[in-house]
Amino acid sequence: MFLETIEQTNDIKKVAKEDWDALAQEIRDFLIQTISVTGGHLGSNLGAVELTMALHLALDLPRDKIIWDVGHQSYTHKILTGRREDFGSLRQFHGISGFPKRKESECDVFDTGHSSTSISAGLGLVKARDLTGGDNTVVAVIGDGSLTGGMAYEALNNAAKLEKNFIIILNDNNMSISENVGGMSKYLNNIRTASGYLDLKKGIYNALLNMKRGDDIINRLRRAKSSFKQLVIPGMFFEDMGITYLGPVDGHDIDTMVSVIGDARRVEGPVLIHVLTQKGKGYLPAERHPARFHGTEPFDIETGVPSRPRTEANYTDVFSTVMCKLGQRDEKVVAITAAMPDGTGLKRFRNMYPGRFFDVGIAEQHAVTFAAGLAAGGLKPIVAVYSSFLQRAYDQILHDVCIQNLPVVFAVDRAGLVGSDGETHQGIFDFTYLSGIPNMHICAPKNKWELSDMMKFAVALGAPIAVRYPRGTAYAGLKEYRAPIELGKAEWIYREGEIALLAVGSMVKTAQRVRELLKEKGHSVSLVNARFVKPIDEEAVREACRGHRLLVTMEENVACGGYGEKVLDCMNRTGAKNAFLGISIPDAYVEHGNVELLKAELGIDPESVARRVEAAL
Ligand SMILES: Cc1ncc(C[n+]2csc(CCOP(=O)(O)OP(=O)(O)O)c2C)c(N)n1
Repeated sequence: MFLETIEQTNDIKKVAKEDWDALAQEIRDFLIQTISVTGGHLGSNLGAVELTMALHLALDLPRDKIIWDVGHQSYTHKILTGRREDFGSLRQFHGISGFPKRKESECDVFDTGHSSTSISAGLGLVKARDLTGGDNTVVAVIGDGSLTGGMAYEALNNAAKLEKNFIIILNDNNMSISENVGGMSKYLNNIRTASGYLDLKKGIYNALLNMKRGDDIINRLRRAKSSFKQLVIPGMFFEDMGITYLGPVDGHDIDTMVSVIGDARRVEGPVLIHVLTQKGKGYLPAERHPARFHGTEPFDIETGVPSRPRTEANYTDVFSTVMCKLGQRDEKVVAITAAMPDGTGLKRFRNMYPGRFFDVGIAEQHAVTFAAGLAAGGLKPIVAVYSSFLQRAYDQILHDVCIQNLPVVFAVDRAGLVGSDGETHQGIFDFTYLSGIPNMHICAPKNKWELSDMMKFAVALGAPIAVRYPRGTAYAGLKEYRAPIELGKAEWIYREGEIALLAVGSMVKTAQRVRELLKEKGHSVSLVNARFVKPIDEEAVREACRGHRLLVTMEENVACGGYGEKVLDCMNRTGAKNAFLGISIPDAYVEHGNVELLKAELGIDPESVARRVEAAL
């Protein structure tokens, strides 16, 4: 067993070269075994085993720095930096994170989670190194999917001016979560598939290198504008920008990669190594179904089938169904995703209406402005996006959609606590960042039927609107409460006295339980389904003030800028003297872990809320 000999950083260097492949196999077996129990990002990690080993063999960590784009592929890096024994707790509360975390190891130099940030962060580390007189190597590892994000190009553009060494590794597995899309993907694919032709290029290149004055010819070729240089130098796109291109390299050949990384360290200026890998490598179900094994729940290793198959529909399924209906009803309805056709549930819409479906790559900012353009052109765009990823399109929402009051619908999935992906992925800020924008409307359904109704309402509204719903099983309670959706109108579910619970979206279900607990203690409790966070139903707030001692707002969003503040503001403006309790997420980032556990920890589960309400009385 070679894996057992790896207890700390750089232990890999004690493994003999002839045993590298055996170690890679052990790491793969370990990853499959562990992730089958904990769940996690399997495919990307299986594809990056050799690449990570080569980096650890060629570099000197922690002196040298590796920034992992998205960071979901950093498991082997964690194993090689003394964290193997912690893997039983992967993505669990207080356990190790599924992403790089500076607080976890000095070898994690930059926290990631959202894509396309690694080149910018790496460039910052390079500049910091140069200004402080350091001479370590900085490497940004970015996938071809993440290279569809605009920030990566902003960073490449900026990096091209560098005169000192900076290594960018393009881990190209020809996949994002689903098939990768767009012009760059096509370009990379052409390089990938032209391997015979590339051998010829390499041959010419090497022959020139070995010739007297060959270097000179290569440099002149690089500067030449002729198409002849295309024949000799691969990776022209990067070369033309001023970034030295090395590759393509077989990303499962450790020896070659170690030597190419060594070459790259000697380049003055930015250098990109194009590494070809296979997503899911070494585990047949993951090779065959890369999208499903991108991020997986626990599964049976033998069959690849989830250990706990889903029996109930989740909110994404409900959204998926209503999208197909909306598409059928109205030809102007179009759908946009930023590289998440599976995760957002848009795949069925894509299959039914391929001409009205757009996967724009991991490009949320572009997705939003593109949608604004579609709306300005008379269509009815629906942008389906996860709450945390929409954060980066703030200005596009404000500047391109809302100032012009364009009818773009945002279907904001994974809103609220998401669990094991942790602080970068919790969808707990959308009420805050959306509600300050004039012309924006925000609503959240209490159950699966209301999500359908709200989507239909949203498309008919003719103005910017976000419908936000959580990850996981769609609530199937309160079916009989299905009053038509009216703009800015809340729904009274139970009318009693003493305590009024005003709950938003997912918290209506929690509030139902809170109400039961309080009634067991002899309290009289009303329940209002807020439905809208912008505009809030001020009449409902005033009515609640009239008949109750205590108003309790409940939301799965941070307090700052959330629903509770709006209710409180309304109370203040009307001079209400009722007691008030705001139940929300505290002003902090929420780590990874089981959602129920996190809720209890944050004091927003039914038992904690009931206790807090009694204390407030
Ligand atoms: C801003 C943002 N949008 C969406 C995602 C969700 N996401 C995580 S990984 C991924 C695909 C990344 O593809 P690639 O960089 O090629 O890495 P691979 O998984 O193929 O190794 C996506 C879309 C994200 N992390 N960040």
